[in-house]
Amino acid sequence: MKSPILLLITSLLLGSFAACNSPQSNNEPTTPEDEPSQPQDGDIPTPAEILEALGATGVEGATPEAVASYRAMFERLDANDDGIVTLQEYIDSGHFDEAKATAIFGATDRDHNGEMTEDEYVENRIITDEAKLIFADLDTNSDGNLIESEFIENAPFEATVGAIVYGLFDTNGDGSVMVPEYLIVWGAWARGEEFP
Ligand SMILES: [Ca+2]
Ligand SMILES: [Ca+2]
Ligand SMILES: [Ca+2]
Ligand SMILES: [Ca+2]
Repeated sequence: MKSPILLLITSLLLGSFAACNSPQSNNEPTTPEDEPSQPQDGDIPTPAEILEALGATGVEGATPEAVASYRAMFERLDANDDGIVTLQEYIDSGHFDEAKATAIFGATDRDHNGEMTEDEYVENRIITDEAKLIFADLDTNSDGNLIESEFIENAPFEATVGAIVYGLFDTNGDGSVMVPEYLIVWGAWARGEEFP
């Protein structure tokens, strides 16, 4: 007489499972074809991985010829030959207007002591010259404005990840990345600094 009871219990259990399961499976998140799956945290590359994926080799990758040319340039900027380039010397070199020279000087003088050393100058030139070449490759229509679709098209990331990485460069979120905005982020990342 146990069998009918077991059967009853079994069918009740199955019934309750079915009752529990069917609404659950209806509510299970699905991935519709027209909606890309959201990347998980682990899918977002680190800054170092982003730079590497974009082709950066950084200070380590600079050729001796490039380093020598940057050192020679520094010596020309150092008008009084004291081994330091001051903001005034940099402005007086006449490469840029005063506002731009001041901005570049500030980005190069990483310890903000008001003196540009040769090492600071060479490091900044290596990082920014490489970054600008990569920017030019990403900027499909070469208008100096890197938009999200250009980044996704040219950067080696899956589209949803590319959109997130683009957002890291577009710090003010206006859908436009110009070289100065891009260099601020790139310059920090290339030096292993956090941004922001
Ligand atoms: Ca000097
Ligand atoms: Ca300095
Ligand atoms: Ca463009
Ligand atoms: Ca922007």
